[in-house]
Amino acid sequence: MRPNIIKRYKGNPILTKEDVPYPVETVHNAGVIKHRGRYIMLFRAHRRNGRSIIGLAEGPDGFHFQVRSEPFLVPSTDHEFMTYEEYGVEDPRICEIDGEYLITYSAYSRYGVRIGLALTKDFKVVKRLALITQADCRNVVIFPQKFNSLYLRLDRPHSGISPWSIWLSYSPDLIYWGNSKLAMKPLKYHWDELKIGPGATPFPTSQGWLHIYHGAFQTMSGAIYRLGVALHDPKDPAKILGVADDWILQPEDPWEVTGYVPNVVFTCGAIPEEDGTVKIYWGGADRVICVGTAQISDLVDLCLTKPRPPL
Ligand code: BMA
Repeated sequence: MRPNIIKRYKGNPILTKEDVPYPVETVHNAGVIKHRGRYIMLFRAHRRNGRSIIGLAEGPDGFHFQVRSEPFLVPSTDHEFMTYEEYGVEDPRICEIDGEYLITYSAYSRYGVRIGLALTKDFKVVKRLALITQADCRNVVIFPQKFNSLYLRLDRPHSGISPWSIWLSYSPDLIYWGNSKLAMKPLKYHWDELKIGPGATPFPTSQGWLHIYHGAFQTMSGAIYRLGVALHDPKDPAKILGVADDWILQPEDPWEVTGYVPNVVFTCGAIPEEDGTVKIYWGGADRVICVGTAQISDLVDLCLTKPRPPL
């Protein structure tokens, strides 16, 4: 039997609601980054009213985390943002660029779901910069580098007339985004046929930008969320060099199969390490946080040797 390309950490799940010093019913979907030699994790958590906040946990090695006593980001009370965050803030992604950390998160309200952008230098003080999409859009990840002096992000707009796909947009200043292009769409009768969306912040490899995304497949008992991988051109990420035909992770452990929402593995963060591995973080069944490691070269090979068409 071929081994899984992602090796699950034996101590999974690495974070549960029991680890949180304030009342929450879930911890999941976490953006993770290294900051001053420590691993910082921003995770989504449901409060008992069913709405989400973002908590912070940190630790020394990427496997053991301690949750800070107070949440990191809760729905804003600032006039500019509060209207669009009244139902909660979800699924944070972190991008380090120019020594600062950009955080993109989903902002929910009666008007739909938009993406908020916040900035921190130290994970103590956080400042919201802007809401950077209209409704309805989720799962925005920003590349940690500019291309031709422009910031670049992967978007996932919702559509009534085409399957939910991954787009790209550019910005000179992080606030105004445009020149959007379709990058990748779900493939018919494939594990990701229902919808796909950006997952972890892309990271550079010797052969291009690696992006771990999520895809869903509809079954008679609900959707199954799995993870896949795509390789983008190093200089022009609008070009996709290969999307792996096979998924790289599917719900298998009991806490991935059963939970708040069954059969979900969903990523918001991955950390490439100097030894050629990457730590990938995922929410299990929208209730707990798990981690696994993969060889970066295996992921790149999968994109190049066994691809499916991006479009
Ligand atoms: C998506 C988002 C994610 C969640 C996933 C599975 O639409 O809500 O936060 O993990 O569904 O429930």
